[in-house]
Amino acid sequence: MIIKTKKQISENDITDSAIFHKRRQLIKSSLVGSIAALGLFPATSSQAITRWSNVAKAKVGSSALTVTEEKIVKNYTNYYEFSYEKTQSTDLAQALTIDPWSISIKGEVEKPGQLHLEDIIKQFPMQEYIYRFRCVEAWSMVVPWIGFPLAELVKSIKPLSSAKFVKFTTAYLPEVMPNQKDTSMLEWPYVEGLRLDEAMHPLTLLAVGCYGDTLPKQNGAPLRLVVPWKYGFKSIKAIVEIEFLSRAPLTTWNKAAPHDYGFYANVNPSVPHPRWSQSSERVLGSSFFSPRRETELFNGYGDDVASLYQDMDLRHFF
Ligand SMILES: Nc1nc2c(c(=O)[nH]1)N[C@H]1C(S)=C(S)[C@@H](COP(=O)(O)O)O[C@H]1N2
Ligand SMILES: [Mo]
Repeated sequence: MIIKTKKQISENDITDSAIFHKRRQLIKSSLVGSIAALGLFPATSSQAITRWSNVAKAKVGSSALTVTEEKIVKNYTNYYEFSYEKTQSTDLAQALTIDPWSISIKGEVEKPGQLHLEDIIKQFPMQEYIYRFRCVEAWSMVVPWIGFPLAELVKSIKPLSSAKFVKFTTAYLPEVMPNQKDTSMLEWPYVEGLRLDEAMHPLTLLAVGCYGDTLPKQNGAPLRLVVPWKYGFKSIKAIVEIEFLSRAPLTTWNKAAPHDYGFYANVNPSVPHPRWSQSSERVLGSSFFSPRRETELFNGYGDDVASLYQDMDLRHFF
Protein backbone atom coordinates (compact mmCIF):
# COMPACT_ATOMS: atom_id res chain seq x y z
CA MET A 1 0.00 0.00 0.00
CA ILE A 2 1.26 3.42 -0.87
CA ILE A 3 0.23 6.13 1.49
CA LYS A 4 0.47 9.55 -0.03
CA THR A 5 -0.29 12.97 1.18
CA LYS A 6 -0.93 16.21 -0.55
CA LYS A 7 -0.11 18.15 2.53
CA GLN A 8 2.80 20.53 2.18
CA ILE A 9 4.89 21.52 5.12
CA SER A 10 5.16 25.14 5.99
CA GLU A 11 8.15 26.83 7.49
CA ASN A 12 6.37 26.89 10.81
CA ASP A 13 5.99 23.15 10.79
CA ILE A 14 9.68 22.68 10.25
CA THR A 15 10.58 25.01 13.06
CA ASP A 16 8.22 23.17 15.32
CA SER A 17 9.60 19.74 14.56
CA ALA A 18 12.19 20.29 17.27
CA ILE A 19 9.37 20.34 19.78
CA PHE A 20 8.31 16.90 18.72
CA HIS A 21 11.65 15.40 19.56
CA LYS A 22 11.51 16.90 23.01
CA ARG A 23 8.01 15.61 23.45
CA ARG A 24 9.10 12.07 22.83
CA GLN A 25 11.06 11.97 26.05
CA LEU A 26 8.71 13.61 28.47
CA ILE A 27 5.31 14.46 27.28
CA LYS A 28 2.35 15.94 28.98
CA SER A 29 -1.21 14.80 28.56
CA SER A 30 -3.83 14.78 27.11
CA LEU A 31 -6.95 16.75 26.25
CA VAL A 32 -7.32 15.96 22.64
CA GLY A 33 -8.74 19.39 22.01
CA SER A 34 -5.55 20.91 23.28
CA ILE A 35 -3.32 18.94 20.98
CA ALA A 36 -3.47 21.47 18.23
CA ALA A 37 -2.64 21.10 14.57
CA LEU A 38 -0.08 18.38 14.62
CA GLY A 39 0.84 17.86 11.00
CA LEU A 40 1.92 14.40 9.96
CA PHE A 41 3.08 13.58 6.51
CA PRO A 42 4.99 10.78 4.86
CA ALA A 43 8.65 11.63 4.52
CA THR A 44 8.75 10.31 0.97
CA SER A 45 5.54 9.54 -0.80
CA SER A 46 7.28 7.14 -3.15
CA GLN A 47 8.07 4.69 -0.40
CA ALA A 48 5.80 1.70 -0.16
CA ILE A 49 6.05 1.78 3.58
CA THR A 50 5.43 5.19 4.91
CA ARG A 51 7.20 6.86 7.73
CA TRP A 52 5.49 9.85 9.14
CA SER A 53 7.51 12.84 10.09
CA ASN A 54 6.00 14.64 12.95
CA VAL A 55 5.54 18.29 13.60
CA ALA A 56 4.03 19.25 16.85
CA LYS A 57 2.37 22.47 17.75
CA ALA A 58 1.05 21.10 20.94
CA LYS A 59 -0.34 22.93 23.85
CA VAL A 60 -0.22 20.32 26.53
CA GLY A 61 -2.25 19.46 29.56
CA SER A 62 -1.58 18.84 33.19
CA SER A 63 -0.04 15.54 34.18
CA ALA A 64 3.27 14.38 32.77
CA LEU A 65 3.34 11.17 30.76
CA THR A 66 6.50 9.27 30.02
CA VAL A 67 6.25 7.50 26.69
CA THR A 68 6.93 3.77 26.97
CA GLU A 69 9.97 2.51 25.14
CA GLU A 70 9.05 1.65 21.58
CA LYS A 71 10.60 -1.81 21.64
CA ILE A 72 8.49 -2.83 24.61
CA VAL A 73 5.23 -1.75 23.00
CA LYS A 74 6.16 -3.52 19.77
CA ASN A 75 7.19 -6.80 21.38
CA TYR A 76 4.74 -7.28 24.22
CA THR A 77 1.43 -7.69 22.44
CA ASN A 78 -1.96 -9.21 23.01
CA TYR A 79 -3.18 -10.62 19.71
CA TYR A 80 -5.05 -13.81 20.45
CA GLU A 81 -5.80 -14.63 16.83
CA PHE A 82 -2.10 -15.42 16.57
CA SER A 83 -1.10 -16.62 20.00
CA TYR A 84 -1.99 -16.43 23.68
CA GLU A 85 1.63 -15.62 24.38
CA LYS A 86 2.85 -12.06 23.99
CA THR A 87 6.12 -12.40 22.09
CA GLN A 88 4.82 -15.23 19.96
CA SER A 89 1.87 -13.13 18.77
CA THR A 90 4.38 -10.47 17.76
CA ASP A 91 6.28 -12.93 15.57
CA LEU A 92 3.28 -14.71 14.08
CA ALA A 93 1.46 -11.49 13.20
CA GLN A 94 4.14 -10.77 10.59
CA ALA A 95 2.33 -13.25 8.31
CA LEU A 96 -0.64 -10.92 7.97
CA THR A 97 -1.05 -9.21 4.59
CA ILE A 98 -2.26 -5.67 5.12
CA ASP A 99 -2.18 -4.44 1.53
CA PRO A 100 -4.70 -4.05 0.03
CA TRP A 101 -7.11 -3.40 2.90
CA SER A 102 -10.65 -2.20 2.95
CA ILE A 103 -13.29 -1.70 5.57
CA SER A 104 -16.94 -2.33 5.00
CA ILE A 105 -19.42 0.11 6.49
CA LYS A 106 -22.77 -1.44 7.26
CA GLY A 107 -26.02 -1.02 9.11
CA GLU A 108 -27.87 2.10 10.13
CA VAL A 109 -26.02 4.64 7.98
CA GLU A 110 -26.80 6.84 5.00
CA LYS A 111 -23.58 5.81 3.27
CA PRO A 112 -22.83 2.11 3.60
CA GLY A 113 -20.11 0.61 1.40
CA GLN A 114 -16.42 -0.19 1.16
CA LEU A 115 -13.71 2.22 2.27
CA HIS A 116 -10.17 1.69 1.08
CA LEU A 117 -7.40 2.32 3.53
CA GLU A 118 -5.51 4.61 1.12
CA ASP A 119 -8.57 6.81 0.86
CA ILE A 120 -9.07 6.92 4.60
CA ILE A 121 -5.48 8.00 5.08
CA LYS A 122 -5.87 10.73 2.46
CA GLN A 123 -9.23 11.91 3.71
CA PHE A 124 -8.58 12.40 7.41
CA PRO A 125 -5.90 14.56 8.97
CA MET A 126 -3.46 12.40 10.87
CA GLN A 127 -2.13 13.57 14.19
CA GLU A 128 -0.12 12.14 17.01
CA TYR A 129 -1.97 11.39 20.24
CA ILE A 130 -0.06 10.35 23.31
CA TYR A 131 -2.33 8.26 25.49
CA ARG A 132 -2.16 6.02 28.49
CA PHE A 133 -3.15 2.46 27.69
CA ARG A 134 -4.33 0.13 30.46
CA CYS A 135 -4.84 -3.60 29.89
CA VAL A 136 -7.39 -5.45 31.99
CA GLU A 137 -4.46 -7.69 33.04
CA ALA A 138 -3.26 -4.74 35.19
CA TRP A 139 -0.30 -3.53 33.18
CA SER A 140 -0.08 -0.18 31.46
CA MET A 141 1.95 1.82 28.97
CA VAL A 142 1.95 5.20 27.25
CA VAL A 143 1.85 5.12 23.45
CA PRO A 144 2.23 7.89 20.87
CA TRP A 145 -0.42 6.82 18.38
CA ILE A 146 -0.87 8.30 14.92
CA GLY A 147 -4.43 8.48 13.74
CA PHE A 148 -7.59 10.53 13.72
CA PRO A 149 -10.77 10.74 15.76
CA LEU A 150 -13.22 7.99 14.84
CA ALA A 151 -15.88 10.72 15.03
CA GLU A 152 -14.55 12.19 11.77
CA LEU A 153 -15.17 8.96 9.92
CA VAL A 154 -18.54 8.43 11.58
CA LYS A 155 -19.70 11.92 10.56
CA SER A 156 -18.64 11.31 6.98
CA ILE A 157 -20.79 8.20 6.63
CA LYS A 158 -23.79 9.78 8.35
CA PRO A 159 -25.37 7.44 10.88
CA LEU A 160 -29.17 7.35 10.86
CA SER A 161 -31.01 8.47 13.99
CA SER A 162 -31.69 4.77 14.69
CA ALA A 163 -27.93 4.12 15.14
CA LYS A 164 -27.10 3.88 18.84
CA PHE A 165 -24.10 1.53 18.88
CA VAL A 166 -21.09 0.79 16.71
CA LYS A 167 -19.74 -2.71 16.19
CA PHE A 168 -16.16 -3.34 15.01
CA THR A 169 -14.92 -6.60 13.55
CA THR A 170 -11.36 -7.88 13.05
CA ALA A 171 -10.28 -9.77 9.95
CA TYR A 172 -11.20 -13.47 9.81
CA LEU A 173 -8.27 -15.30 8.19
CA PRO A 174 -7.89 -18.71 9.85
CA GLU A 175 -5.12 -19.69 7.44
CA VAL A 176 -3.02 -16.79 8.70
CA MET A 177 -4.38 -16.38 12.21
CA PRO A 178 -3.90 -19.89 13.62
CA ASN A 179 -5.96 -19.51 16.78
CA GLN A 180 -9.04 -18.73 14.73
CA LYS A 181 -9.22 -22.49 14.16
CA ASP A 182 -9.61 -22.94 17.91
CA THR A 183 -12.98 -21.81 19.21
CA SER A 184 -12.64 -23.39 22.65
CA MET A 185 -11.66 -20.13 24.30
CA LEU A 186 -12.95 -17.30 22.12
CA GLU A 187 -15.30 -16.99 19.17
CA TRP A 188 -13.91 -15.50 15.97
CA PRO A 189 -13.75 -13.04 14.40
CA TYR A 190 -12.95 -10.73 17.32
CA VAL A 191 -15.75 -8.21 17.81
CA GLU A 192 -15.91 -5.07 19.88
CA GLY A 193 -18.46 -2.32 20.35
CA LEU A 194 -19.06 1.17 21.64
CA ARG A 195 -22.11 3.25 22.32
CA LEU A 196 -22.43 5.86 19.57
CA ASP A 197 -21.62 8.72 21.95
CA GLU A 198 -18.45 6.90 23.05
CA ALA A 199 -17.51 6.38 19.41
CA MET A 200 -18.06 10.11 18.78
CA HIS A 201 -15.95 11.21 21.72
CA PRO A 202 -12.88 13.16 20.54
CA LEU A 203 -10.50 10.94 22.53
CA THR A 204 -11.59 7.83 20.57
CA LEU A 205 -9.19 7.18 17.70
CA LEU A 206 -8.69 5.09 14.66
CA ALA A 207 -4.93 4.55 14.66
CA VAL A 208 -2.80 3.82 11.60
CA GLY A 209 0.58 4.35 13.21
CA CYS A 210 2.63 4.76 16.35
CA TYR A 211 6.08 6.08 17.24
CA GLY A 212 6.17 8.18 14.08
CA ASP A 213 5.75 5.19 11.80
CA THR A 214 3.05 2.97 10.34
CA LEU A 215 1.41 0.60 12.77
CA PRO A 216 3.31 -2.68 13.21
CA LYS A 217 1.29 -5.74 12.30
CA GLN A 218 1.40 -7.02 15.86
CA ASN A 219 -0.08 -3.77 17.13
CA GLY A 220 -3.12 -4.00 14.88
CA ALA A 221 -2.10 -2.82 11.41
CA PRO A 222 -3.32 -1.43 9.24
CA LEU A 223 -6.10 0.15 11.29
CA ARG A 224 -7.16 -0.27 14.91
CA LEU A 225 -9.35 1.37 17.48
CA VAL A 226 -7.87 3.19 20.50
CA VAL A 227 -10.17 4.05 23.41
CA PRO A 228 -7.85 5.30 26.15
CA TRP A 229 -10.29 5.33 29.08
CA LYS A 230 -11.29 1.69 28.59
CA TYR A 231 -9.42 -1.56 29.15
CA GLY A 232 -7.19 -2.48 26.24
CA PHE A 233 -9.38 -5.28 24.92
CA LYS A 234 -11.86 -2.68 23.62
CA SER A 235 -9.12 -1.33 21.32
CA ILE A 236 -9.72 -3.86 18.55
CA LYS A 237 -7.04 -4.52 15.95
CA ALA A 238 -7.05 -5.04 12.16
CA ILE A 239 -10.58 -3.75 11.62
CA VAL A 240 -12.39 -4.91 8.46
CA GLU A 241 -15.96 -3.93 9.30
CA ILE A 242 -17.75 -1.13 11.12
CA GLU A 243 -21.48 -1.61 11.60
CA PHE A 244 -24.01 0.81 13.07
CA LEU A 245 -26.71 -0.78 15.17
CA SER A 246 -29.76 0.18 17.16
CA ARG A 247 -28.84 -2.30 19.90
CA ALA A 248 -25.61 -3.18 21.67
CA PRO A 249 -23.58 -5.84 19.83
CA LEU A 250 -22.34 -8.96 21.59
CA THR A 251 -18.62 -8.47 22.01
CA THR A 252 -15.93 -11.15 22.12
CA TRP A 253 -14.75 -10.97 25.73
CA ASN A 254 -18.11 -10.07 27.18
CA LYS A 255 -19.62 -13.09 25.44
CA ALA A 256 -16.80 -15.43 26.47
CA ALA A 257 -16.79 -14.42 30.15
CA PRO A 258 -19.60 -12.01 31.01
CA HIS A 259 -18.76 -11.89 34.72
CA ASP A 260 -15.15 -11.00 34.05
CA TYR A 261 -15.44 -8.54 31.15
CA GLY A 262 -18.26 -6.06 30.81
CA PHE A 263 -19.44 -4.31 27.67
CA TYR A 264 -18.32 -0.92 28.98
CA ALA A 265 -14.91 -2.00 30.33
CA ASN A 266 -14.15 1.49 31.64
CA VAL A 267 -10.93 1.48 33.63
CA ASN A 268 -12.05 1.53 37.26
CA PRO A 269 -9.77 0.89 40.25
CA SER A 270 -12.73 0.14 42.51
CA VAL A 271 -14.27 -2.63 40.41
CA PRO A 272 -11.95 -5.64 40.67
CA HIS A 273 -11.73 -8.41 38.11
CA PRO A 274 -13.15 -11.51 39.84
CA ARG A 275 -9.62 -12.94 40.08
CA TRP A 276 -7.45 -9.85 40.65
CA SER A 277 -7.56 -6.26 41.87
CA GLN A 278 -7.67 -3.36 39.43
CA SER A 279 -6.52 -0.80 41.99
CA SER A 280 -2.96 -0.60 40.69
CA GLU A 281 -0.98 -1.46 37.59
CA ARG A 282 2.49 -2.50 36.52
CA VAL A 283 3.97 0.17 34.27
CA LEU A 284 5.74 -1.55 31.37
CA GLY A 285 9.39 -0.62 31.26
CA SER A 286 9.58 0.53 34.87
CA SER A 287 12.23 -1.08 36.98
CA PHE A 288 11.60 -4.08 39.17
CA PHE A 289 11.87 -1.83 42.20
CA SER A 290 9.53 0.94 41.02
CA PRO A 291 6.21 1.09 42.78
CA ARG A 292 3.09 0.10 40.88
CA ARG A 293 1.00 2.95 39.57
CA GLU A 294 -2.30 3.66 41.27
CA THR A 295 -4.97 3.03 38.66
CA GLU A 296 -7.18 6.03 37.97
CA LEU A 297 -10.89 6.01 37.22
CA PHE A 298 -11.36 6.19 33.44
CA ASN A 299 -7.58 5.75 33.22
CA GLY A 300 -7.10 9.41 34.14
CA TYR A 301 -9.46 10.73 31.43
CA GLY A 302 -12.37 11.33 33.80
CA ASP A 303 -12.51 15.09 33.19
CA ASP A 304 -13.17 14.32 29.55
CA VAL A 305 -15.43 11.29 29.71
CA ALA A 306 -17.14 11.00 33.10
CA SER A 307 -20.17 12.91 31.77
CA LEU A 308 -20.86 10.01 29.39
CA TYR A 309 -21.70 7.84 32.38
CA GLN A 310 -23.36 10.38 34.66
CA ASP A 311 -26.39 8.45 35.75
CA MET A 312 -24.93 4.97 35.50
CA ASP A 313 -23.94 2.62 38.29
CA LEU A 314 -20.40 1.78 37.20
CA ARG A 315 -20.40 -1.38 39.31
CA HIS A 316 -23.35 -2.72 37.42
CA PHE A 317 -22.26 -1.41 34.00
CA PHE A 318 -18.63 -2.42 34.39
N1 LIG B 1 -8.35 -8.39 17.14
C1 LIG B 1 -7.81 -8.26 18.36
N2 LIG B 1 -7.76 -7.05 18.92
C2 LIG B 1 -7.21 -6.91 20.16
C3 LIG B 1 -6.74 -8.05 20.89
C4 LIG B 1 -6.81 -9.31 20.24
O1 LIG B 1 -6.39 -10.34 20.80
N3 LIG B 1 -7.34 -9.37 18.99
N4 LIG B 1 -6.23 -7.89 22.16
C5 LIG B 1 -6.72 -6.72 22.89
C6 LIG B 1 -6.02 -6.54 24.16
S1 LIG B 1 -6.42 -7.59 25.43
C7 LIG B 1 -5.14 -5.53 24.37
S2 LIG B 1 -4.45 -5.23 25.87
C8 LIG B 1 -4.70 -4.69 23.23
C9 LIG B 1 -3.20 -4.80 23.10
O2 LIG B 1 -2.70 -3.93 22.14
P1 LIG B 1 -1.15 -4.01 21.83
O3 LIG B 1 -0.80 -5.43 21.60
O4 LIG B 1 -0.95 -3.14 20.63
O5 LIG B 1 -0.46 -3.47 23.04
O6 LIG B 1 -5.28 -5.07 21.98
C10 LIG B 1 -6.63 -5.45 22.05
N5 LIG B 1 -7.14 -5.67 20.72
MO1 LIG C 1 -5.73 -6.49 27.35
